[in-house]
Amino acid sequence: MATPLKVCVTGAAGQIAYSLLYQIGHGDVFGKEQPLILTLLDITPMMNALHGVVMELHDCAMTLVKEIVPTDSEEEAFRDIDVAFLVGSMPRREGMLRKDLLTANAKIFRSQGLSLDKFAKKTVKVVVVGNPANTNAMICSHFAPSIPKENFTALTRLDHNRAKAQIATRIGVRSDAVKNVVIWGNHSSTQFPDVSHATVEVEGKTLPVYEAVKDDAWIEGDFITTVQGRGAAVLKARKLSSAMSASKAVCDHVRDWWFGAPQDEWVSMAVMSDGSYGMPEGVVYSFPVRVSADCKWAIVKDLPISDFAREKMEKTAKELEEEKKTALEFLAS
Ligand code: NAX
Repeated sequence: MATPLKVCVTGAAGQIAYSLLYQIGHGDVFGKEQPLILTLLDITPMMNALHGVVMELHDCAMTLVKEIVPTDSEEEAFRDIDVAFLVGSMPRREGMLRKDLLTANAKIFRSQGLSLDKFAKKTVKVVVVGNPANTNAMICSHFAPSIPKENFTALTRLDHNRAKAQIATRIGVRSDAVKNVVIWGNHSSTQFPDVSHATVEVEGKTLPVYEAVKDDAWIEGDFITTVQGRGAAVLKARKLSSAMSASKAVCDHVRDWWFGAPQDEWVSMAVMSDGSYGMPEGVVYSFPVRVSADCKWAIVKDLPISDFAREKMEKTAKELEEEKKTALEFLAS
């Protein structure tokens, strides 16, 4: 059997991790032949709850899981890891301003960046889920200079999957018939879900989504606001934020990064911007990316961008620049 992969999940006592850990342990991300060592990080007050999660993981009797290490120490959690799922973060409490949330998380992700830099393998792949995910990923990478910037990503795959599902439902096809939607920008309400390059297979024919939907006003109105506001809608209905769909999206993101995504399709990933499409460099911005089988992603270049799209892409970029400024100024103060 292969050498075990060392995988860390933070926020391991939380609700996303509760679904995610089973899927990782079951082989849904790294394959059914890949043994795993799981290190589970949470904060000290959550250690009892975390031990309950560990008991359940043992009770799942998963053959791929060779060892489980629950801990409140970043050093123990990150030592020699191959992959980090950074799910844990400070949640927004009632009355908390967005700025307070940003700065509280900036401290957490500075600390985790420094620890990854010191203890993880230099090849470690990092996906940040904890919000504000894009800016947390930027901070984490900033404080882990010995790890390549392309190894840090943030999750916008849930938004991508939501966009596919909305289009599929509208047309009455399976969601895998919809290809090449894009989420541009921030995982926040300013994100831009864009289907101007997307196609859909209907009764054996591949059509542009605009042509299949035949309702531009819906695509440029309710579709966008529904995807942007989906997290809030789930929270309102469930009184809890998205967890099942979030953990499925995390698995999709990392599995495609690990094994490569189908070459006729791109996926949305928030990655360190290189200035593509005129978006600012140095923020973690969601782009369409292709992923090859050697774990390398590349931003899809040269898609034609309408004035309608550009305005929305710039709005979400501006929010990311403001978040970056607030977080870095706070950390420097
Ligand atoms: P929970 O509040 O259920 O769990 C979070 C866990 O993180 C808790 O157990 C907490 O103790 C732990 N934690 C806090 N600080 C930590 C630290 N410094 N080190 C390690 N663990 C720490 O939240 P859950 O529903 O699991 O969501 C986790 C995060 O994902 C939240 O920030 C949430 O906003 C974010 N989401 C991001 C999504 C995305 O697409 N990027 C979608 C889903 C989700 O909303």
